[in-house]
Amino acid sequence: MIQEFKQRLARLQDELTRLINTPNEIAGTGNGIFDRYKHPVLTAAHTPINWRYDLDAKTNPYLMERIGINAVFNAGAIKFNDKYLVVARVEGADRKSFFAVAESADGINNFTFWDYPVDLPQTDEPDTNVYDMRLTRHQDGWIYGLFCTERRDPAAPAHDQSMAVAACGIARTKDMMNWERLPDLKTNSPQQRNVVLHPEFVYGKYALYTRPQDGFISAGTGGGIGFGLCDNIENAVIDQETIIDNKNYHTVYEAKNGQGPAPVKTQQGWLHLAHGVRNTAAGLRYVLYMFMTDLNDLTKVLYKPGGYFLAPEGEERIGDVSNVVFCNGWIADDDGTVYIYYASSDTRMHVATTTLNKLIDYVMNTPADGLRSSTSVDAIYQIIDNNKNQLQES
Ligand code: M1P
Repeated sequence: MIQEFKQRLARLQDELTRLINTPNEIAGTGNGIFDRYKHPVLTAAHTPINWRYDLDAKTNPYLMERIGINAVFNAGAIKFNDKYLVVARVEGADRKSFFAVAESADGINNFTFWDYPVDLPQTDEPDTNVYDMRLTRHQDGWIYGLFCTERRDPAAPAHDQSMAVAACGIARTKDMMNWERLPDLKTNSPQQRNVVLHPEFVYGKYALYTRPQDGFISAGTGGGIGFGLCDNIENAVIDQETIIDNKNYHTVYEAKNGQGPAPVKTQQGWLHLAHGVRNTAAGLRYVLYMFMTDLNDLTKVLYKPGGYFLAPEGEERIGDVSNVVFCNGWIADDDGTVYIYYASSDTRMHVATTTLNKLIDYVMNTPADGLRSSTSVDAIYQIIDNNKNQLQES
């Protein structure tokens, strides 16, 4: 028995080591805007063996998995002490999500979880579920993690065990290990998800991107990306939300949308990555899109390419919630490389790489959505005609 136990443990350890050490490589020619990679960077199988197995042969003679991990997705990201860190949403077989840090030396390969998941302090009203942390290195010197905290709706009748209330939880750290929990954000909206802290003070206040919503799943009268200011992050209250990027009929953000990670500052404006959702006969479809806002007026969208930036492809289309890509973490490195950490179908994490210059070019020079079929055809006519001139000149 002991022999079998040892052999099985050796196999498990070997498989995990091989998985973590599998070198990643760029997949295909790409679209010139970003490169996808062949392998996901994190999956449930990347979680440490000692999180899942009791390794004592006396209490677990069959070396059974005692704690199942279902998925690893929707990670925040930050460069910290020269390492590329993601704070992933790890979901157990019991459907409870928690946060765990994984690090890589180059942002693409060998993502390895730290020894313990994040020990997130609770408020007076304990979280039932937490997920989708956005990390912001703020001007005030703290690293903030804003996330969704979900609790059962106190107004739910006994027969309904799915009604929930989503709110924005706030935690902060200086070392990515010890987290201080602050009170949840208060706004006038019944629910909030996808709330993100802007990295700089605006008029001396904390600035936040919000996503007001009437219900837990349906955004109802809410659903656009909002913007609001608050005086004190230790007791964060936003009195007024201005919608800066609304949902829009017959677009990829028709049903709802949400800010992705904190925006990145460039000379031309703030670069934003967001997700857009539309409904289909097969359910909701989540894609990523981009826009740029004014450096002086954060509520003013300067450029917004039509359509999606990144949509689910191949195996990305399949998972617990199929046809979904979601991004709440990216890293703009000092050399201009941008690492976009996106999840597919609420199941696994991927990376796509590009550069700030490419993203700026994409956002400023991709035609905007004309909102009608004929305007899309006009844009194609224009590119064909321009290309004719190019061909004649060459
Ligand atoms: O299941 C897809 C996504 O759904 C939610 O996003 P949103 O609030 O925009 O609808 C979140 O639960 C997210 O975690 C999830 O990936």
